[in-house]
Amino acid sequence: MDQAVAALGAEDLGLVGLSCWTSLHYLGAIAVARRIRTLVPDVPIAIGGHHATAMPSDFDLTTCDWLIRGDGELPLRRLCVEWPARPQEMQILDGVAFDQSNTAHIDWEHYGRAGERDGALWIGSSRGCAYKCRFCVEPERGATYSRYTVNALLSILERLVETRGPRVVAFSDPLFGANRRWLEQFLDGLDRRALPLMFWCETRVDLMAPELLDQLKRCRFMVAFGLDTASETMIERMQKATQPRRYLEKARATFDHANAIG
Ligand code: B12
Ligand code: SF4
Repeated sequence: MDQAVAALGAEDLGLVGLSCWTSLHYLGAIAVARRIRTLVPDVPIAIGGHHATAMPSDFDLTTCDWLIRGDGELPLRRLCVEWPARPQEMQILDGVAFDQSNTAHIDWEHYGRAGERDGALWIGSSRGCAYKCRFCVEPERGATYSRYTVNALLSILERLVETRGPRVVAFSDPLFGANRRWLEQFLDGLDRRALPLMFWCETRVDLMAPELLDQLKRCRFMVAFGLDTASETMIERMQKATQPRRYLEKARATFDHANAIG
């Protein structure tokens, strides 16, 4: 932290933005924030991320001036444009749901670190999740769901292969391919293009079917499933699924088929 502040020049710092992502990052985020307060006491700090969204009371003015809950692109831009003075009390700002259906909102042409070829490149193809699992912070982002069209996403991937040349594209969607029709069309398109890529994504085990797993394998996908529990009681309590037994049967069938195809 000390080196970063020295390299940037304390007098040139206008705002520090920190992510507090999962609860595992809480102590680290607090330590960094406190160090920034010591090094540059007049510089405001904005904090966002999943943990900040779920637990705003874990922060106060000693670590944060503005705490942003939910999607942070627009609030952060507003802070950078309006440049407000440090408030007397920590302020909690509501995020504004980011519209992931409009490809112009991200500068894909210059995506990634300039001048570097990427091994793995993280990209988002959708925002939001329609499920309401009680333990999960995603629903706190609001009820909106948006995603790129199949063709828009395929074009972005084709271009990223040219500009960044990644080996793996990892999707940061909370629930990749939430819509079966969209997912099948996307995988068909990928198959036809035969891009030199592997993929990673996270989804629900009960959205899978054997033929979908076959298609995902053909397209070189590594799929992570948030099973979350194998207890019917807990599935009910966590509101992971409305029919716990059916959910576990679906999970078993998915894992059996995944193990069979390798
Ligand atoms: C990719 C991912 C991973 C990857 C990370 C790889 C990597 N190198 O980045 C891997 C698989 C390693 C992983 C691991 C874990 N993950 Co994870 N992961 C995700 C996932 C799917 C995407 C994260 C992402 O990039 N999101 C996209 C960006 C755009 O969103 P974002 O980070 O939230 O940022 C936005 C806002 O939060 C806000 N914001 C964030 N920072 C800041 C800062 C400022 C200043 C401002 C203004 C705004 C702001 O604005 C951003 C833009 O809108 C999320 C779910 C999700 N879709 O977010 C889960 C998620 C973050 N993971 C989660 C968890 C629990 C974990 C693990 C702890 C699981 C475990 N038990 O091991 C580990 C922790 C790993 C670690 N080392 O600490 C939870 C966190 C829950 C919580 N905090 O309550 C999530 C939400 C999944 C879930 N639904 O449960 N994960
Ligand atoms: S399906 Fe996944 S991302 Fe959606 S609310 Fe449940 S745990 Fe969270």
